[in-house]
Amino acid sequence: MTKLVDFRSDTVTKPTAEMRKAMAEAEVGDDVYGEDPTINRLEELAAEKVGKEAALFVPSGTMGNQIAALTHTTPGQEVITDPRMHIFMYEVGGLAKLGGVQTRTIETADGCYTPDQVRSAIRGENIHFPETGLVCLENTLNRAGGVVIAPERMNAVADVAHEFGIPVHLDGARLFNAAVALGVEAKVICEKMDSVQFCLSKGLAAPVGSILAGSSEFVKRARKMRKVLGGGMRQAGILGAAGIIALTQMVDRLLEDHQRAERLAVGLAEIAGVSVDLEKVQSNIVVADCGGWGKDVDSLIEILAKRGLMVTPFGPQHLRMVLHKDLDDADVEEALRIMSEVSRELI
Ligand code: TLP
Repeated sequence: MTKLVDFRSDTVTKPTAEMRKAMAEAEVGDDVYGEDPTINRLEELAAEKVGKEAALFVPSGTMGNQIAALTHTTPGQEVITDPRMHIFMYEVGGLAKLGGVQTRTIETADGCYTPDQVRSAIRGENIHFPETGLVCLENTLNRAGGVVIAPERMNAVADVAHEFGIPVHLDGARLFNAAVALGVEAKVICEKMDSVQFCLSKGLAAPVGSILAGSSEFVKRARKMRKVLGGGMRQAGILGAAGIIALTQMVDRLLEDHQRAERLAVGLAEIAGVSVDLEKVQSNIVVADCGGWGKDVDSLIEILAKRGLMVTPFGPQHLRMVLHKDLDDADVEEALRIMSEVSRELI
């Protein structure tokens, strides 16, 4: 049988042996009553890592983002996003469906709005206008190829939003990739964010779960919103135990994923018919434009999967490849070998 090398996403990572052991031995209680000691420990640790007063363990990044939007806004308000952000593009219209808010999308050149773009998108006083209720950021920005946004740029956006009393939410699904790439602590990136969601279950390899952090008052309301959505879990410490290991043991190794992403990107750029914007390879994501192969993306996915290389579609002829802890140097070389073989056949 062909060995599969799975570059589809860092969501495919399996828990480590230490995680499985910690999960088996986790001290648990009913977390809806606030009585799960492992979850309480995880939430305290997570809040400390992002420099916020409090944090909430949630089942997924999607639920974390949706709870944030529901907590910050009221129906009829407007939410500012880049059209490439997960909260706009990949959450099944949740903002409209669950929150009754509309979105105002701002196209950005490199993943972060300029302060002027935000200022002109914020609605002024007019009887016809909706109120602007929230500004969203995403770091790293997945759809832009995992580019890393500098904290100074995020702060400049937050300063404008705050001038108008509007909160800012950060989708930091890959916050720790951004932190490692920038060489700063995650809390530096989150400094002016009113809320932040980050995933334990992507590069950090926990099996399930995300964190939503903010002020104590925000998290108190978010906890109630989590219950509305059915996300209040009982002996959740079984999952939280893996989350603690994710935060304490799995952050520094993300650098390895970034180094492999660079190696992969350089190798892909040398393959006929493939181009890669090397400047945008800043974390664990590589986007390969296979336009030179003359095939649509769905056929490409199929051709590659038959040879054992799993990737995700990311545009008409674009493939996304994500590095993570279950891929090593040999897997990168194997991916390059398969891509070269396919290139020779198609061109
Ligand atoms: N991203 C997944 C897919 O949903 C696209 C992936 O494979 O990259 N924010 C960002 C920036 C994300 O990339 C994701 C997941 C989420 C939120 C949602 O997290 P989950 O999957 O836990 O709901």
